[in-house]
Amino acid sequence: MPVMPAGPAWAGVDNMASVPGLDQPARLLARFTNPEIVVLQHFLSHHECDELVRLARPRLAPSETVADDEDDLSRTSQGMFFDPAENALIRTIDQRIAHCFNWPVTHGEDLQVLRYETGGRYDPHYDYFSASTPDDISGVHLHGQRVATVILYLNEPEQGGDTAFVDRDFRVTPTKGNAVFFSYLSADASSKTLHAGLPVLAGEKWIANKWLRARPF
Ligand SMILES: O=C(O)CCC(=O)C(=O)O
Repeated sequence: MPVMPAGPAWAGVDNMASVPGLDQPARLLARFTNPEIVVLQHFLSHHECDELVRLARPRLAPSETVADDEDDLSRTSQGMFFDPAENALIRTIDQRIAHCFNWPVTHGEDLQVLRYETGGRYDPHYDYFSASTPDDISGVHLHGQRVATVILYLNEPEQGGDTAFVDRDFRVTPTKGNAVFFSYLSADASSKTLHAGLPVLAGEKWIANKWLRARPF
């Protein structure tokens, strides 16, 4: 029986040469530890980014936050979720994420696509569930806690829209095809994964999110 790694973690430069479905190797742009943050270039081809936007656009609805509060204005974007393995592109991206971050496809939530219009933002937050509501508690009980996030950048806003890691004083500028991965094995502030989508100052920002769970989703 295969042994599960302790948690999702970047699989390293050697694995980038054999990323499923990519013509050119993804390239490491930046890496931090504590928390582990990895920024990769060419994680998606431009064609894959365009396809995700094309397929997502007609299915967008106003986003909720992890707190699931309909009146919450801390996140101003529209989003949608692809069904698991809904088409060949989603299957390929899911396999690529599993390959690059050493975590089984079965443990990933459905891929989400988000669009921020000019002025859109997501205030500083953590991605793990605080287990403060009955829904959170039963979700964590069923699927395990979230343990890592992969954000895929599908376009480039004209201005603004960086992803800011507050505890590291580090920002990722959205660049089409790039990915940022970060993990948080403790579901509390010691994970140092407080992050935000800074306001989009001009143009639109499109991203895809993949949250990885401790157990099958
Ligand atoms: O928009 C971003 O750059 C960050 C998005 C994010 O943190 C989220 O959707 O949880």
